[in-house]
Amino acid sequence: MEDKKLIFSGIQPTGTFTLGNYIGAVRNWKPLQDEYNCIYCVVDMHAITVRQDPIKLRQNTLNSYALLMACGIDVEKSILFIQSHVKTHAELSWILGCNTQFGELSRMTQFKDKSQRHADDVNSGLFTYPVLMAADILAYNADLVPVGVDQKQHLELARNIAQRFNQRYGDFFTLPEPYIAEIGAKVMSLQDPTKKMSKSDDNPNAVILILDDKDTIIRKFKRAVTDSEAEVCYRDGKDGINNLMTIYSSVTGKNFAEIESEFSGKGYGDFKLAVGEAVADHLEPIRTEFARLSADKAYLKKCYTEGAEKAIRYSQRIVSKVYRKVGFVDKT
Ligand code: ATP
Ligand code: LTN
Repeated sequence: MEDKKLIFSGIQPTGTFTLGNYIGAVRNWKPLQDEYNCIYCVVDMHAITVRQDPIKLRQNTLNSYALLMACGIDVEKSILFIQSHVKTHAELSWILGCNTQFGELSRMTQFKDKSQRHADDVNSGLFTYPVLMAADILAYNADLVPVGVDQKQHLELARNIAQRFNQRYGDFFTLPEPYIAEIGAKVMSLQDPTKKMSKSDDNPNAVILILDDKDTIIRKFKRAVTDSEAEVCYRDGKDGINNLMTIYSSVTGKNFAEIESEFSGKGYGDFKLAVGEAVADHLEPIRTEFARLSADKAYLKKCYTEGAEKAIRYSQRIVSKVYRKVGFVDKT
């Protein structure tokens, strides 16, 4: 690999990507490939921190891999792989866990949220999830991590873990920086615009999936919760409209002033339809490419096998050094 900064990011195969995943994270991954060395990963080991049906998990993992390719991740430019294929992540995770405090993990808001939502299964993986995420990143000594704003706290923890390791064992890990988009870092639910749009929302109308067809997308936007003012403008308290404007802006490239003048004097009905159409048109090529790729299982297998081989080679070098640093005896 050439001497450029290294990007690492991951996405969970807990279902089809939402428009939130796309605008907040995945969409930004594509242009980064031209400027940086990029490593992207479908994090199936993270997904099992909440109960998964094994058959669906396998299908969702393969679909997520194909979807990343359909969104423009190019296996010639980047390393794209499935997390469970690369054992160094779990190995490093154990060592990092021994350098992470119980108190730090207890403060993670995602743990607090998810342990409430899955009160019948507050397993230790859910608690130590951020340690595995730190391992994903540090196994490659990544410089930058493109994520949505909800992952910022996990990233700060990864930096703290790296820093503590460096203090104990001598400078080794790069401290990773978050890379968060200015617009769309938190796309909100269409039904409750104070909550983030999430794959695991029970209300299908709250979430646009990037494989939804045009009619479905338009229908969901028509039902989006707004306010009673009938004025398309970005202002505090107009959570629903602010969210639709953010979405419209990120798929059309128009800024908020342009959007306000485009819809001045028009009702929310016109605006919602325009947002729905713009999103559907933007996503159409991804749907087509996904259909093409997922029909070619042999090609997908070749891609994820080669991706894993490259990731193993890269991370093994780093994790072997970590083993030596903590005092494990060399095997060879
Ligand atoms: P779940 O609902 O199962 O927790 P999720 O939809 O949050 O899943 P992840 O796989 O955890 O999805 O996230 C993948 C990436 O998408 C992360 O970088 C995350 O920050 C980003 N992301 C997720 N939801 C949104 C959102 N609503 N707006 C912007 N970015 C988001
Ligand atoms: N925790 C992230 C997914 C994730 C990730 C990573 C993101 C796992 N490992 C490493 C960036 C870098 C999430 O839930 N979105």
